[in-house]
Amino acid sequence: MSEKFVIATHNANKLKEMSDILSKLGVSVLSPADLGITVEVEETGTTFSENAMIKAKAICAAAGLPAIADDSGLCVDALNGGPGVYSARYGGEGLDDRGRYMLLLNNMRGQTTRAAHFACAVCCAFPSGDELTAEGTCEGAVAFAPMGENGFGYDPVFLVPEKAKTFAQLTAEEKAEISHRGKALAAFVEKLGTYLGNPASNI
Ligand code: ITT
Repeated sequence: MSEKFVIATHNANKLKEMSDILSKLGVSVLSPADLGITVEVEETGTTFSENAMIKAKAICAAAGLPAIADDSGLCVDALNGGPGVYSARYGGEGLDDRGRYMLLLNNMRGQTTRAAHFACAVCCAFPSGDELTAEGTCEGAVAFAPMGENGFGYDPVFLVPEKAKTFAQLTAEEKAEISHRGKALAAFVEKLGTYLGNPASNI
């Protein structure tokens, strides 16, 4: 695909995962920094796809190029689906990734129901006003203690049963094969191929 897409994220770890997965699928990407774009977007939506679309539209407008955004988070059954869309803001502004996953472990102390899933919505906004959306999830469980050094965010405390490892114990390639983001981006690229073949009838 010769058309360039901007990745609408300020999260460097997400940017790397998205760029690696999309380039392998044949999509050429730029970062907001490559274009000198520093727009801050307020995530006022209540769903992953609403927030992803808000981010994609804002960066598309600033760049004048199609923009791909990801909104994602960890949804824990015992916390009624939380932190969910608030995953990046869990515990307030003072916390870093480690602070957030330690807070999660603390809030899960004594809890035997550990089921959780990661969810990801990928949205692309085009300068024409067209939009494409795709979603992916990955089922797992909240670990009892952090394990592994790879990845970012809640990866050290997200156990994938079929691997008997946390996301942070997987390589980037192993994670991308099964992750919420890997699945959402694969579904997105399939829709994108159809859309670019025949824009009017496929959204
Ligand atoms: P942008 O909005 O700029 O893209 P963000 O980090 O604020 O960056 P989100 O609002 O989508 O992005 O929040 C997603 C949060 O969910 C992220 O900060 C992590 O805490 C968590 N998260 C999402 N995907 C993850 C993954 O693959 N591994 C670990 N944690 C993840």
